[in-house]
Amino acid sequence: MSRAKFIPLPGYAELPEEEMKRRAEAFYLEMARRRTVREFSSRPVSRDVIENCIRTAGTAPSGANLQPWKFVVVSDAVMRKRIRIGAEEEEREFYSHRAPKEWLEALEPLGTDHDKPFLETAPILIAVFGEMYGTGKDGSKRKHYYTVESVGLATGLLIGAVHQAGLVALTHTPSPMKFLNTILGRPENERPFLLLVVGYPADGVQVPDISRKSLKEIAEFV
Ligand code: IYR
Repeated sequence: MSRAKFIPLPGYAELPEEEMKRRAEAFYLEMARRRTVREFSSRPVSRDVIENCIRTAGTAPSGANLQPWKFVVVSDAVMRKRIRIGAEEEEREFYSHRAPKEWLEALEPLGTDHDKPFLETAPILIAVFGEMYGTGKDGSKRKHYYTVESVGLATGLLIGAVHQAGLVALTHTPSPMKFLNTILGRPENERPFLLLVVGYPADGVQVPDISRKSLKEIAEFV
């Protein structure tokens, strides 16, 4: 017998087509304004805002609805300094040895290097982890499905929520990221996915002059 239980779709109300078009365009224009920022103000951000952004992330679809994510919000300055030291150690290796020439060339338009001052300047770092498996109360392992995809979807919503709230963010992926487990004391079933740096932009911040692909380039209608 199926153990599935169903309820009416909560809060659904069909929109008139014109309204739908307006909203789709307005949402696109809002999201198109989002830019990754690499210079942050040290101004603190409201914890309520961060909590709601993470609630939003937690609404993402996930494999078998197992919600295999964990968001560790770091505001403590000592912790942020330790994360900066850990990240810069990896990044120094990356930029000087590990990255092939082709990769470094691809990064040139972004103007990045091993120096990551934003990890200390920005008020909030959200370390996003994927739970590669779940653990029951008795310590038993539970298989998770599509963990990376699920966490990617949740992170996308998180980035959208941060933007919608009027803050800016940077998706930072020091590689490898295992040092985050050590610094943040995370269990071995949690694999770091990325570090989302969140805050207000620094005064007069500039962003790379790069563009997005057009609809034609990213979509096919068949
Ligand atoms: N993790 C490095 C390098 C880097 C890699 C990619 I792919 C980017 O889109 C940006 C940076 C860094 O954060 O500098």
